[in-house]
Amino acid sequence: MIPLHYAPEVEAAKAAGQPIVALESTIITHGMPYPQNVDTARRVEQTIRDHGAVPATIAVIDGQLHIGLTEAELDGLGQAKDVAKLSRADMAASLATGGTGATTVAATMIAARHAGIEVFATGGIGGVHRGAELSFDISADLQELSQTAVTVVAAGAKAILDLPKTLEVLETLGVPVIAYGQDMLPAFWSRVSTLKAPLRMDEASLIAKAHRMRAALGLPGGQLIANPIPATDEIPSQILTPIIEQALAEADAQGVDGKSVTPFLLGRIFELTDGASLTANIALVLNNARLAAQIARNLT
Ligand code: PSU
Ligand code: MN
Repeated sequence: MIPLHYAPEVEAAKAAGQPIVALESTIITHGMPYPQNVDTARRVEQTIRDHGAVPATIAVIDGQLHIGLTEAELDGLGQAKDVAKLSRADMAASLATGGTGATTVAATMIAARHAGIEVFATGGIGGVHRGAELSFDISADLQELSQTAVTVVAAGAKAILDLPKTLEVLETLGVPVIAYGQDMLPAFWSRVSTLKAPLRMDEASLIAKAHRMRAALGLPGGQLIANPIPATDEIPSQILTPIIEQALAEADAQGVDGKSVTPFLLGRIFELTDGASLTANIALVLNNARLAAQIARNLT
């Protein structure tokens, strides 16, 4: 038996058949500094409510798989040091041993599916890291998208990753990558990358319809919706490119590897942009929450 623990708000929404949007917690523990992480998590939750759905932030606390967090739980997680980062490989072990940890995109998708939640909003997904031909560092998020039927709304993948390779792997795995409202694939802090998105949709209702169609075809995986950051919030790539290069070089020089790579790079980019990367990150997560709520309403 899965030790699922629903927050009262989510339990009531499930009973009433209301639309629910899942949210990950690694973005809180490893993606942003305190207190902006907790403040953002609250604003994201409220944005989902404002757009007619109920938020369910997911985390493992004391061996319980929480679907929705109370104010105190969210704050505790946001302030905790050395919280585990749980993905597909380690979520079961954490639950079995009474552990506590934040869920990545992959682990949040698994939890959402068990809770009957079909839509999930985040900032950026993990992907194929630059230099993966040597390091083999490819996020478990990509495989999860091919296996677990949850539609994930993100702002594309970060430029810290190798975007062309990430797209190739997603294509190989049969994951639909759908740009929302434009032809080009967004690149997280920038509205566009240099790559054309494989698919484009301009309406949340069509994204919901495609989600249902995959299930009707018997296809197991989800969809990746790539939602561009609002124009007023984007950071020009000529500012970011040298900073990303520097962060990558430092990670390499310091021998950062495994699960630490993504948090290290995000932290350094935050420092090197004097926090501008975080401001943009917050704006795009809120934007993704709005779209995810619309998709969830269309699925209900
Ligand atoms: N990308 C971001 N912000 C994040 C993450 C990725 O822009 O916070 C987090 C997500 O939780 C994602 C995880 O699932 O990092 C990917 O980690 P890894 O590359 O180790 O799989
Ligand atoms: Mn990795």
